[in-house]
Amino acid sequence: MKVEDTQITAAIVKRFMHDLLNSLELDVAVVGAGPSGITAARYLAKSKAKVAVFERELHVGGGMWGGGILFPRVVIQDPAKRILEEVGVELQPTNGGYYTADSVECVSKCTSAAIDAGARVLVGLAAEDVMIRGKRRIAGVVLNWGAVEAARLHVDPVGVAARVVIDATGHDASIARVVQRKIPGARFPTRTGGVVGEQPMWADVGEREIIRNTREIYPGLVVTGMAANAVFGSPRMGPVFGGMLLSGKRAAEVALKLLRKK
Ligand code: 48H
Repeated sequence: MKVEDTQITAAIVKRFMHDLLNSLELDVAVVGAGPSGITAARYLAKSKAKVAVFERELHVGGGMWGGGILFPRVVIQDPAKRILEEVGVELQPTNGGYYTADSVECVSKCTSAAIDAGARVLVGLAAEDVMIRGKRRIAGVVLNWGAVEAARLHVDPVGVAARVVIDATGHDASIARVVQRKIPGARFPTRTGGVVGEQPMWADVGEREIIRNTREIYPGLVVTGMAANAVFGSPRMGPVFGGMLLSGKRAAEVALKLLRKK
């Protein structure tokens, strides 16, 4: 069958425009497609929330691909085991109640399961700002192409409405930092009232505190993953990923509760 080049162009443009137009009014916008964001999106989609993940890079997975020091294996602890088992990741027991997993398998299967559950994952799109409405409630995210951001082009972004925004941007906690910087008088429930900043490595404490840190920090804004520990000033934990998965699941629960309240 003969296909004209322009037909291919039209197919790409139509399909992507359709998907983007269908993502303009969301229940939840997740910023960042690392392990916490992808896990949050899967549980939200499973609960029938309309959810999209916006990722600035062209690939999903954030810091999970590389495992520890580029050995692509991750360690997870028992409570997080089920989250990976649900998506069919093979786990091998190791010392102290820990398990190892192939990080490539983790990223692929977690992402695939999130998409199968109904989450839309849009790559190459960076959130550079938030939208606010009413009495300073977060009402969505402001997006631009990751390539525009990387090239530092002066191009105005566009807005996507969401009833809840989840900051899953990892170590940078970039959405929380935008809110702190741009909304006068914004105060977070942290010891300083703002982003405290991540502390040096202490895996046990970092993994324990991340669940408590996964919460709404400003009306309509939930933090998860490393962003949650950065906001609340908890330690990093190296290549232990159970906390990221559990935090993603917790973020979905927090967001669903907020959706029910509104
Ligand atoms: C769109 C954005 C933006 C933006 C960033 O870093 P991640 O993997 O985040 P988590 O929290 O799910 O997982 C953290 C884990 O990977 C890790 O780094 C650990 C456990 N470290 C411990 C240690 O001791 O170092 O993913 C965040 C994603 C990335 O893909 C970014 O590209 C993306 O968010 N992102 N996407 N708009 N403004 N900012």
